[in-house]
Amino acid sequence: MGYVKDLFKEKADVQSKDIKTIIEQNGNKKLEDVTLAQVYQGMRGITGLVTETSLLDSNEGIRFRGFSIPELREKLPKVEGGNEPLPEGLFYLMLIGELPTQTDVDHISDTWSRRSHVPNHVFHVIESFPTSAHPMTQFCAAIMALQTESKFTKAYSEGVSKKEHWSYVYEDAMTLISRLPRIAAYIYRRKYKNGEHIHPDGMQDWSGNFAHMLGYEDESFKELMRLYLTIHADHEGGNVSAHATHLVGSALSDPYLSFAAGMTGLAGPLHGLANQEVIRWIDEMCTELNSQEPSKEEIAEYIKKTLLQGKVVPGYGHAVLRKTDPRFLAQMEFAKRHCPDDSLIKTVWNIYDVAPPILESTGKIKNPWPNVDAHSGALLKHYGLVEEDFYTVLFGVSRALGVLSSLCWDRALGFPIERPKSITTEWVKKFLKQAESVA
Ligand code: AMX
Repeated sequence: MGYVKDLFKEKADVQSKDIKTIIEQNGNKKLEDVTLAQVYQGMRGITGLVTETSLLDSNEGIRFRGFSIPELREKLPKVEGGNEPLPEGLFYLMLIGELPTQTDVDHISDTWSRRSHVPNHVFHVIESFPTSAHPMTQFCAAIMALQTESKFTKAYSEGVSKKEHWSYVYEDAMTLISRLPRIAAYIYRRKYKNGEHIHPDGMQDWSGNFAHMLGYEDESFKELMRLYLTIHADHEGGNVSAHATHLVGSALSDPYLSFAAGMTGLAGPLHGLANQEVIRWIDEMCTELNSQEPSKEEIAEYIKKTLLQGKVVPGYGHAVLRKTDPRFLAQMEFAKRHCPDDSLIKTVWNIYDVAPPILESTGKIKNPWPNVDAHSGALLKHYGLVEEDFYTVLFGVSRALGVLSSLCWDRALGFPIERPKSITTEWVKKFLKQAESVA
């Protein structure tokens, strides 16, 4: 076992004991009441999951093991001469619960590089799709094809003890993360670059090598990738991709199957596909207004028109957040440093100036502020990654870090199969009648 794995086991054993004590001594404590509105409206605000890797505050935004995004950008190890955190470091932090040293991060980079070889049949699966297939469809299918490699599934069929599940899930998680950049880059080059593939460079960090395989050697694009792959990694446990991965994993489906479930959820336009939708929406606006840099007044009118058409303004709103997403602000700060004069980026900032009061004036949108997806596409476009339907795949590669480190925790803590209770509206009507007659 590598030392990171040993350390993880040590931490998980301590946490396991603590949880046992919490349940023994306080298992009957009530957290909150649940209303019928919450039950009907997407379980919003119901605390029903434990996810150790990150916690979302509706006003402050995400904290990974207690660290905010600006703190991560300051404290996580970087490449020599770089400014942005290495996602390897965030993975270590989420897994172990402590900030990594440069040695820890190098160790993870090396491990992922050594495991990154993708078996041929996975490429055959990708090749069997028409190139017109959406990149997320190809990505999900490729993850399923990688599942033949699952050590967990093999061990389970050989009757491994429940106490050892975590060890095989850990191995699968590490291998899967190692291989994702290669399959994502393969899908990209096949669909948009005439199938001219670029071999991995095992001497680079995970993000640097990913950028290289996509076709970028520009150091500032590599820095963007490091930032991008860090900030999209985790957003506590209730969002669709994290929850789906956790839920499917609770049936002891292996990490490949579980992660594929998370990715099919990420592919939805209200979740991870929103980055693609933002760019399409801005493109349509610019075409309609016949301007590459519409004025704030023109943008305001276009937002109102979108709302009147009964459509969402992509990149705005959030189920939990109630302020500007710090992931949006981190990208804004990066853009101010690297590309402040880009007209698309300036349009993103102009939308930020005018959209919130208009969204607020509807009286129903709970969060009128931008989320992570409002900014990411414009930055990618600036560097020439203009194919917006690929953006969610980048999000997915990053999300693997959060949901798979979480899955390691789920198995190490022995969490059971997830099975909440559901009811019918008929049940609700009867319940209300009974409540009325008692009153
Ligand atoms: N534009 C227009 N209407 C919006 C809106 C927006 N950006 N955000 C919310 N609304 C509407 C909802 O559709 C809902 O309308 P309804 O009552 O007619 O059904 C109403 O406002 C109340 O919704 P809410 O409680 O504020 O939001 P929610 O928790 O139901 O949904 C989200 C959250 C993100 C799905 C929603 O804000 C949205 O659709 N935003 C645009 C898509 C987007 O950017 N998604 C990415 C989110 C981040 C991520 O997961 N990557």
